Amino acid sequence: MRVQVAIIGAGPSGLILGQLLAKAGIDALILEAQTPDYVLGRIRAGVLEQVCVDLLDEAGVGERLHAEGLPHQGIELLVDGTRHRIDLAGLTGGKQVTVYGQTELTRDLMEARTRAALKTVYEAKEVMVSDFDTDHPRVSYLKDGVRHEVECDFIAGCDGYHGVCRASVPKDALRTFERVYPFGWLGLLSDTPPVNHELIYAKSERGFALCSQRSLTRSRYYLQVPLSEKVEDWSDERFWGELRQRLDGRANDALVTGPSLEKSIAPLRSFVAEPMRFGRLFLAGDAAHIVPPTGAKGLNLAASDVRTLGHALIEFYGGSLEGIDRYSERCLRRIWKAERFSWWMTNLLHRFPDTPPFEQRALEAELDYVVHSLAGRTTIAENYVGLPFED
Ligand code: RFL
Ligand code: PHB
Repeated sequence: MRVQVAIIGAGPSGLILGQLLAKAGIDALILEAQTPDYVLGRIRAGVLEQVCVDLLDEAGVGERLHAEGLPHQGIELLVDGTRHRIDLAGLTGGKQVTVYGQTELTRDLMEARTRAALKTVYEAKEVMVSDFDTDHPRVSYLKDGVRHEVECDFIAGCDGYHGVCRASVPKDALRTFERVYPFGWLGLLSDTPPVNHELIYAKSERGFALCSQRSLTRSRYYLQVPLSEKVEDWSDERFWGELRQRLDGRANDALVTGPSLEKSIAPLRSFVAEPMRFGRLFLAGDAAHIVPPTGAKGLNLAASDVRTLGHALIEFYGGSLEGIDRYSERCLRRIWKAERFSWWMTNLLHRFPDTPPFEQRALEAELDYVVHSLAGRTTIAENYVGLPFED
């Protein structure tokens, strides 16, 4: 089989890229290791930047997002019992974010792909990528026990942090940067109305908590927990009890609890692999970088990578190499700013087990400064709604 672009991974980055390329008449195949239900079952991101919403419009999948997504003009920081609102819109000249679950977005993208009869192979096992240092890269995969070969012009590595694409790059061609945090987020999804109309990021003596949402009737909550915790040890009652202790009286009065639909623990990590292009293999999204979820940037970065990659490939087929040559540098400039913001928010809002007393006080002072200063609040707002593209 021959296609112009072989996309590995049907997460948000692979699916959005597939949609952008299809709109431009570029022939792409998506290979995904899992089943569609498995992909849809992963409960992940919930907050979309405006540039991400604009991109989904460009990809032709914005309809349900506009009908059902919840525009948010602010977030609340709850610091040791006191609330500080970050007026996202007021501080950024009217920009906002949209609350819309990654699951819903993925579903919209999958349906658009099916409607347009675009090629996707689910349960493609043992994917191998090769010859990407030539003009004729190749991909092969096993499906129902039969190995298939694909010739292509480009490979897009949209296969997440544990994927095969980054792992196939020679070690000496890659530089990686990493920070692993000594805690994770225990998440709970429930069919209960959100505790607040805006997200609450809470820092307390007992650790960080986040009150998020998926709709007016579905909530998503997170608790910072040590990495040694096991999800089986967290009954719903224990989760709600711990959450209450990290929130204020107002939130406790408004909190509606109920049975969990899903509960899981995600470790927190910052990671960047440079560069993001090796000949005709391009890495995008979590395959190239990970952020801790505190800044709500992971899915948004995946979207901005594939925006840059989609446009670069369209330019290539229009006769210009500029886009693909500058892909890595353009993406990394934006990625490092989001990495910095996510790392900084994580440091400010979580309790670290071994912070020396001086640093502890300095961090408390920094947070106190940031929430009381217009410049500080503007910094959070500008980064949270998403920085503009600079190219
Ligand atoms: P994905 O979503 O991991 O998709 C990669 C796909 O590749 C497949 N795959 C393979 N396919 C074929 N062959 C192989 N060898 C393969 N290996 C892997 C996988 O099965 C999968 O389907 O990466 P992508 O597309 O780059 O998307 C990235 C986002 O999913 C991720 O950044 C966000 O979910 C991060 N994130 C958040 N991002 C935000 O922007 N806002 C948020 O509010 C937010 N909250 C979160 C988050 C991530 C979380 N977790 C669990 C990590 C909250 C959490 C708890
Ligand atoms: C979520 O709703 O899953 C979510 C929202 C904001 C974050 C992280 C996760 O910063």
